[in-house]
This record gives sequence, C-alpha cells and structure tokens, in this order.
Amino acid sequence: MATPLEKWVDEQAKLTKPARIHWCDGSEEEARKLIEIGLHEEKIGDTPIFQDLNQTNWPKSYYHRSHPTDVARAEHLTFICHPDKETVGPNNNWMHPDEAREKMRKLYDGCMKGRTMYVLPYMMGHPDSPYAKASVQLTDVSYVAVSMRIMTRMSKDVITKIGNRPDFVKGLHSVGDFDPNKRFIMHFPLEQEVWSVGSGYGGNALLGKKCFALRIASWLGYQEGWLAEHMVILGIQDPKGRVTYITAAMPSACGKTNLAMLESALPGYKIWTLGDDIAWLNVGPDGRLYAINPESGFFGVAPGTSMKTNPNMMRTLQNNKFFPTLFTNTGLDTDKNEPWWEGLDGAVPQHVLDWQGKPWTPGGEAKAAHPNSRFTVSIYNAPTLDKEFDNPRGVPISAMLFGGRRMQLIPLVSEAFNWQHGVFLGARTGSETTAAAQHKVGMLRRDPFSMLPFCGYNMGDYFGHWLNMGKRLKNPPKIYSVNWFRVDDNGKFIWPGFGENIRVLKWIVERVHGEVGAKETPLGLVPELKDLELSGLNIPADKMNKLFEIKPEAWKPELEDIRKYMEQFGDRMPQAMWDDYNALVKKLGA
Ligand code: OXD
Ligand code: MN
Repeated sequence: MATPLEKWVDEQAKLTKPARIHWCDGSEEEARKLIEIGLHEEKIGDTPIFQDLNQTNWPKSYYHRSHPTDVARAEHLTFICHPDKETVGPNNNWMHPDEAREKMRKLYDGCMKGRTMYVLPYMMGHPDSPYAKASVQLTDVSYVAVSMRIMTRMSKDVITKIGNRPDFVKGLHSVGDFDPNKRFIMHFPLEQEVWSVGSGYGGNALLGKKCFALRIASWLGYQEGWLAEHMVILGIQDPKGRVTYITAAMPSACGKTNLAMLESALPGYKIWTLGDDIAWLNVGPDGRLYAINPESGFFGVAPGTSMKTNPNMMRTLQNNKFFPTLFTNTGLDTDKNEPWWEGLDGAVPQHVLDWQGKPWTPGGEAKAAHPNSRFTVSIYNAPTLDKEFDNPRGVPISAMLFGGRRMQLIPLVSEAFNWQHGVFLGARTGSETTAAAQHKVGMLRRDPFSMLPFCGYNMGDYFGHWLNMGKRLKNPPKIYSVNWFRVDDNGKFIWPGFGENIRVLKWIVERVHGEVGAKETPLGLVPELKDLELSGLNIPADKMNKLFEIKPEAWKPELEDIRKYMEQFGDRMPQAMWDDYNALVKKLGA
C-alpha cells in the first residue's frame, strides 16, 4: 500500500510529468552529485546552473546566476488561498483556493517534461524537538535541492518520521520557463501546502523558508498557540559569563544577519548565534517563551558584507565544514575566479563580470553584484554558533527587539512599558524599503513586526494572538524598539552600528536583569546617556541626544499614517491596540 506521501508525490508527478523522480537522502555524497549535474547538465537558457569557484580561497563554494527577472521575492505574485478573504486580511493578496488550484494546474501541466523531479524530505527544527515540523518539497532544479540541504535538516529519516501520516507540510515547486507573467507563489494554509511556479529565487523557491516557516507556520501558530516570527535569535554573553537570549525582528536587508553574528566592540562581551531570519516561539513548561530556529543555514545579503561589517560571516563563508556554500548573483572576479561584491574587503578587482555575466566597469552607476545578491551557507560553519543551537527545547528568551530602517523619529532604543505596549511597538513599526523584494527602494512602509510580507493571515487577528500569548507567559520577555539608522541634519548616520550595537544590547541585558535604570518618555523607557557605555565612540552629546529626540510636531504625519494603517483592519484590530495608540497621541500632545 502506498503511503500518503508516496501517493502525493505520484499525483504531482502525473501533473508535472518529469522524466525521472529522484528521492533525496540529504547526504553530502548526494549534494556533490547534484552540484555535478548543475555544473555540467542542467541549464538556465545557455547558462549552467552552477559554476566552479576558487576552492582554495572559497572552499566548497559554487556560483549561481539566476534568471535576470528573478532576483527577489515577488510579493505582488504571492497569494494566501483560504476560502474566506477576511481571514486572509488586507495585509495579503487573496485568491480563492479553487481559482488558485485551477490557475496553477494549467501552469504545472507538463512543466517538468524532460527534467528531474527532486523529492526533498526535510525537518524545520531539530528532529527531536516537540516544536519541529516534517515537510516535503518537490522541485525541478538542482540549485533548489542543494540550497534546501543547506537551509534545512534534509534527511531520508524524515520519510520514516512521516510514515503513514497525511499531515506533513507539502511544497510543489517548478521553475517553469521563468516567465514573470507565469510566476505565482500560492499558499493553502488549510491544507498546509505551498505551490510555487516560475521562480528559482530563494524566498520564492526554497519553500521551507518564507512560505512554510513564516506564512504557513504563522497560521499554524495562530491555530495551535505559538508564534512564527521574522526574527534573529542570539545569546549575549557578558563579562560575568552569563548568557542572555534575545530575539530581534527587522525587515529584510536591515542588518539582522550582522546582528546575529555581531563581533562585540566592547571587551568581555560575546554574541552567540542561533538564527538570522526566523524564530518559532513556544510557551515552555516553565511559562517562559522559548525560541527555536527552524532553519539550519543562512540565506544572507552579500553586498556590504566584509571583515569590517560582519567578520564572523566572512569566517563562516570561508569555513569548509559543510558542503556546499553557494553565491547567487554576486559579481565574479575572473582573474581569481572568486565571488565579488560591493563592500567586500580589499581593492576593487581589475576584471569583474557583473551578476548578469557582462564585463563590469568600476566607478559607474551599475553595480557588479545585484543589491539582493546572496550567499547560502550552513549555520554549522559559523564560529559563533551557540552550543544550544541543537537543543530540542530551544532557548528561553529574555528580550525581544523590533527594528526598522528609519532616518527620523524612532529613537536608538526604547523599552515598552509592558507586554501590551510592546505589541503596539511591534504593530506600529515602519521601515524604508530595501532590495529584498521587487519594489521601489527607500519608501516608508508600515511593516508590523517585520512580518508584513510573511504573516499568513489577517494581521488584526495576529496582533490579538500576540496579546493572548502574553497572557500565557509567566515571565514575559521585555520588548524594545531599536533603530540604528537615524541621520543627522546632513543626512549622515549618527550611530556607527555593526559591532558597536553591543552598547545597546548591553543596556538591554542590564535592564532585563534589573541592573540599570531608565527614563520615561512618551514612546517608552530610554537610557540615561550616562547608562550607555559610549567610551571610545566620539559621538558629541548633541548628536547622542538627537538619537533620542522626540519632536511632537514631527510625529503628526507618523501618527496619521499609523492610524490609517490600523483602521484597515476594522473590528479585527484589538481595542487594546487603539488604547495604546490613543495614549501615545495624548502623550505627544498631538
Ligand atoms: C530573506 C528576506 O530572504 O527576508 O530573508 O527576504
Ligand atoms: Mn528574511
């Protein structure tokens, strides 16, 4: 008798009609074979899927160029397909599941002809964790199969684990013919299923990541009483040797990866990494909030990554523990056969091909690396990997940070008065857009909890779910708003960021342990300047004050924007959020 998994694979194969089906076991040997196939057999147009890189300087590394129209998440082509539009909410594109299935079946019909269907059994989370989920993705491109080996715990044991159960998370992916007009990423929360076609780009194609671990998982969390969040997880070791675990939510390409691996500028402090993108949060047996990272790799933005901004990531990329590491849409230094991107250490190389494979001229407008070019690398390569990473119960969280990219208004750091106010801080978050998705860069958009593109249901209900989670916690984490991006009157960043962010984390750790005071403002509790360790920074006091400046007048348009945003959710917006909003308006005298 065929198992539900075998039956499902069979049905998808009847639809997509691959020449052959390969069940992956997740082994290194298999990954090597897939890379060989991508080097010599599979192509996008005339370009092989993979190119070899200089194995001395970049061990186990391979280069990939995606289709030129396929370089970022396609939010406008991403749909949540639940029969009830209200449940999906104004924060998502909605399509009725019947319509979506019909549309997709047409696009899938025969789309894998002549190709291999790879069956990828994988766990999100450690297999022994009560919070982990078993999943299977089907794909027709070696790049995705290899990437999923890096990003998830892929193993044939998952097939055994699924056994006769029908309720594994199902993902069907095909690159189709890369036609942007035939590109869709459809989510079916009720069936725990994702259908994606027409794109090979990470967030659209590695279905374990945004599609499952955030959109489907946030819905499951809402049903089952847990949270799936766009958050890094890290441990802060202080000079006492104590490790305090925190999470931080920030929109795509706003420095989450740098924060997760930060090299402390203050002696005696060390950061331990558990994740750079996604956290699953559960109430533990002791009533505290526990985080696991469902992923096992980093899919990070390459441009700007260097020994100066993120030395631990450079070490991770050049570590040769795990096979393989991938570079996608960076430039290529042809003299050394190495990946190259803007911001990398050292002199600009003489001969560079840009991300589309064309000779590149330094100094011009055009970038060699696409601004959203990426590396895909195992978390086990990280020298900062926390020893608790594989602990099935996760780590207990003492603080949660909400950040965004804001040139004005938002202070460097402020602490919420309580859980409810913290949920309001998360909900009112806005950020200037980046290249991680296809849209105009640098526009302010409201991005509550940095989950706008990833919350798989109505965000009004999501805020309510957060409020309810707080009620179940005995010792809830403290909540903070942070902003590294405030500028001075000349448009220059005031705060140095990167390794210096430890100074903010130090204050947060001391707050968590009741070791330092704070000053009340309309926005929350902020540090007295004397309580921030600023030695060696040379930031004049007036500039430091600017980082915390609150001008009621300047807040007027912001408050308007927040109100309009909140109103969209009608009576799904919890009254508690309006109470906090009104309190803020009153305090600002606006
Ligand atoms: C990502 C993103 O890839 O947020 O992590 O876009
Ligand atoms: Mn992300």
